[in-house]
Amino acid sequence: MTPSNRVASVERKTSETEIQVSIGLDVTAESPQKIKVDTGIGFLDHMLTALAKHGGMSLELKCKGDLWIDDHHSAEDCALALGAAFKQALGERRGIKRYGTGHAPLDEALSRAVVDISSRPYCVAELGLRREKIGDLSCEMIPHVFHSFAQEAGITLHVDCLRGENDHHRAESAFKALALALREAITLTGRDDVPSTKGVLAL
Ligand SMILES: [Mn+2]
Repeated sequence: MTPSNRVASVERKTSETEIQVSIGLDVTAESPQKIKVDTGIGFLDHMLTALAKHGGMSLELKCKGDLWIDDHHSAEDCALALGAAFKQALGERRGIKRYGTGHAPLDEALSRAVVDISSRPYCVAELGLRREKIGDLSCEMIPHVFHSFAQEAGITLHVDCLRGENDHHRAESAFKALALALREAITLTGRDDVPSTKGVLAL
């Protein structure tokens, strides 16, 4: 894969949500960063925008979901569609660093994310959020968003909020930490190998 072709578009349509997502993993002079996120849930837009911004990615995501029920289907399905697009954009997982770690503070809050672009979907998300919701996003959906993304992206993800008093800060630092970890993990090494002793990562 070269930077110019690490892009993908995914459409996901169910009776609960209708989502279009386009992602570009590399920002270059020819393809400058473009971010436009409209999930229907303001705080989730804020989180996914931060994820793309600090992950050095372009992201356009539009969701029409059944928000008259609650935020669950929209938040979950946006994360699934984003994960699927990320996986598709990565392609064969050749010539990437594979592992990535990110620490991101936001004032008093500090989070750590560790990723392995492994094709072994697994997520541990310990965020210690205490509020019922932030804006229109239920706090219980925030770890669920990380789980859903990791599942569809085919990555192993551990994300922990290490400290912090303010739940908006705690959540935002977690998304920013993931952004930094992903950015490192998808870095092209300049070699053409698959970074696995099995010789394959895209199962
Ligand atoms: Mn904020």
